[in-house]
Amino acid sequence: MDNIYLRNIVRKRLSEKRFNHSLRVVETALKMAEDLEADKEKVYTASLLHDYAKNMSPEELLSIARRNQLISSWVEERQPGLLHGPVAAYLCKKEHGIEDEEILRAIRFHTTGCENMTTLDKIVYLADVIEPGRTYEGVNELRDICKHDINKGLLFAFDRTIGYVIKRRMLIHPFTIEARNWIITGIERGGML
Ligand code: DGI
Ligand code: FE
Ligand code: FE
Repeated sequence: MDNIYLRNIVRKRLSEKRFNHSLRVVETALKMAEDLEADKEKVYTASLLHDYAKNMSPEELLSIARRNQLISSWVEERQPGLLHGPVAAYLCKKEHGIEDEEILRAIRFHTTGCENMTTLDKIVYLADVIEPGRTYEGVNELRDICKHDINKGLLFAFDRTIGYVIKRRMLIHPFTIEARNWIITGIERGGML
């Protein structure tokens, strides 16, 4: 799959604004990949495609998800926007032959996170929230933390997302909670963060 082909399929699907966001996520993710020794090719593909389904309506997301068993929680039925990652992963595989499971899972979990995130999952999740176009309060602090400790960055980002969701009285996706519980206990690193 060459890079120009991938850029074009993303460009066709997204608004200019959303496409430019995706390109900034790629740049940010590639920079993170250098220090973390991640596979650049996979980082490029996953970060470019992460929002592939972002322009779809809630009805469309739900209908594709229901027909293809992509629903993980009833929360998604109430907040179909949460399905843009799972639907993007599904469409990239089905329409564009992207078979690499590491890439597909990074796309799938990019909004909620999940337990046992890989380095690629973490890079895509964090690049999405710290790309230079993001302006929310605390984003500079988060950028700084990510430079030094990607796991601390993740905890900071999960806390922020959960706070945001609570403030707006929205439903918290179980994956978001599981991801935070997982990163805070630091099981894979042998201790608490
Ligand atoms: O697609 P992007 O805008 O680039 O970023 P994203 O995929 O991280 O999506 C951000 C949205 O996802 C933001 O509006 C908050 C929402 N979100 C993340 N976790 C949860 C959530 N919304 C709900 N209701 N519950 C969650 O657990
Ligand atoms: Fe997204
Ligand atoms: Fe995004």
